[in-house]
Amino acid sequence: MGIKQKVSVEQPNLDWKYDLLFTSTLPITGFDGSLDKFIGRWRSEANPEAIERGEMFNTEITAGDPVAALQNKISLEPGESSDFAILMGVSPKDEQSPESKYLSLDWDSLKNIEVIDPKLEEVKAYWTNYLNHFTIETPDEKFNASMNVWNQYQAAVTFDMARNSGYYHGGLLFGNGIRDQFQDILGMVIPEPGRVRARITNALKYQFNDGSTLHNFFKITEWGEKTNHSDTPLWIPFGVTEYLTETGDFGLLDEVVKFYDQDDATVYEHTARAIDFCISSVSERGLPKIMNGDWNDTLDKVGPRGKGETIWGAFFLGFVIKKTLPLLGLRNDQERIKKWSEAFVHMERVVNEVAWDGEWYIRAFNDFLEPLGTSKSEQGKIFINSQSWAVISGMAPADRAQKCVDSVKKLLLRPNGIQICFPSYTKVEANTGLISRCVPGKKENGAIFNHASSWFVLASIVAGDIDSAVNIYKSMLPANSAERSDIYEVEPYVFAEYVTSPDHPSEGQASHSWLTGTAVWMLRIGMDNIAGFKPQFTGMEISPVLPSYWDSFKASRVFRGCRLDLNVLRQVSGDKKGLYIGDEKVEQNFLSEELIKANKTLQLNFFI
Ligand code: IFM
Repeated sequence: MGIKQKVSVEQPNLDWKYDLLFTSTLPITGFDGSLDKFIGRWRSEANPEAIERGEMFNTEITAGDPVAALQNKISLEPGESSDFAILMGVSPKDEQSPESKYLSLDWDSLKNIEVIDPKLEEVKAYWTNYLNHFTIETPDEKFNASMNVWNQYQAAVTFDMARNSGYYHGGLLFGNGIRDQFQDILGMVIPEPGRVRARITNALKYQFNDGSTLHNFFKITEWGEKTNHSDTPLWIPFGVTEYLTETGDFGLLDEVVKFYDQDDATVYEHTARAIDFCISSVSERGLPKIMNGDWNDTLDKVGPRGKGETIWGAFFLGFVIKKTLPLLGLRNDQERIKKWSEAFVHMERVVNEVAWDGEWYIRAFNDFLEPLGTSKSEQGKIFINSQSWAVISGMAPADRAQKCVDSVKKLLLRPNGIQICFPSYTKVEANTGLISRCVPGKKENGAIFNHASSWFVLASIVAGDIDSAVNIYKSMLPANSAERSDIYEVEPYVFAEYVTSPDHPSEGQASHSWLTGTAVWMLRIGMDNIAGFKPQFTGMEISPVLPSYWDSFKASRVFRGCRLDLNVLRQVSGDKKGLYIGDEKVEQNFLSEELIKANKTLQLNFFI
């Protein structure tokens, strides 16, 4: 049997249009480019040879691991100090005149501490302003530190780096994922909507005329792969609606963007066609085909023959239809309103007819219509995503939604988050896929996969199980997960993609820190669903939650130019529920766009 060749030997014959500079304000007395030489044989970063001997080796390399190390010599008398700066930067090359090497930065003038100090102040001011778009003060210090600083910063890093850096990530191999592109905007859209707008119109270039998309793309070559993951196109409407609810900038919908194959269309058409495509890619009984996988990449052999169905995908498609329908109303797109609404109702009925297992929802049906994630399965009996999204989409009736939450808590809840599926696969299932070949308890085969775990926090809030939701949220905080730092092993201030579950002997060990979708989801669940700032197309809904062990909290958020200062309090007398501006009750806890635009700040009280 042949193996399908997916990689190419073709190499991009392209320039990198930037220069990289690394320098110091002091005279440079030595440097190293070779990490091996700098550190020295049988040594580590704890005792580099170059540092110990006080002299660099002045190495330049074109092979091996690199380091960027400069040496400066400073002599100080007792009590004396010296100011200096180390500078690293990237700047676009001026293609018109190769002699004038740097387009936007005058590096020579930057090598001066008097010039650098104000620049440093600019950087600090940028981050102060960035972080000031949202702040929260709850009784939980670790929650506050995460929400006010680290989680926001991690979200910014995921926006800029995608999954392109670090030893963990296959950025150079896999490029930028379309899913990631449209989720990573969730953090950046509040402080820097302009950057998100540009990100959206750029990513739409990788969509096809029929609404389908590449799964990933490479920035420099603009090449990518169409993998037929069933959920990928749906992240487009997800991201576009998030941009619109934040900004109200409906002009975006009229921008014209090229398709990857042929023709161009407005952003509105791009967005709508993504859903049209997914609605048309359904099985005979009307459920989304899973094809080569859905959000769970490693369910890659469930449906390659085009018959298998994804139950999580049905809930996600339903959720995205509901989220996007108001846009169709704005355009009076009656034909699509009818088609999408019918698809929703049909899917909701079928999924509840065929995918309820008694205590939870099945995860998928394979090409032979055998169920996956059922109590009858020996391994992978229950998957988190079909439970969380049954609730989030509102497609599970109330009694089933409650059972989903209870089953997850009974079978998947672990001390620092939710296990993605259970029991982990220990035997290979060729018709299920890579999940069954992953090490049990790691990655998608039964780890505490934080991205998916965050969705269960959201589902628990939607289901009204507030104490559990906030407890799980807190247990996932890096500062808490990393309490056993010798086991946890990664940074205690940013989320990791996963933590090994009890199904692995290293239980509690984290991996893939920094660049994970967990960052934006934890941030936005904290802002939108706990602090309760829920942006809508025409204004802001305020609906905070208060776990029984908090009496109150304060939060502040900028929305469309207005600062919303919110005080959330447990009511004493029991007759003052909901949102107030001063003493005045706000109908339906909703701040209209007109009200927001007419004010620079609004002082809000919310009684629970
Ligand atoms: O959904 C994916 C994501 O796009 C890349 N990391 C793994 C996730 C789960 O398979």
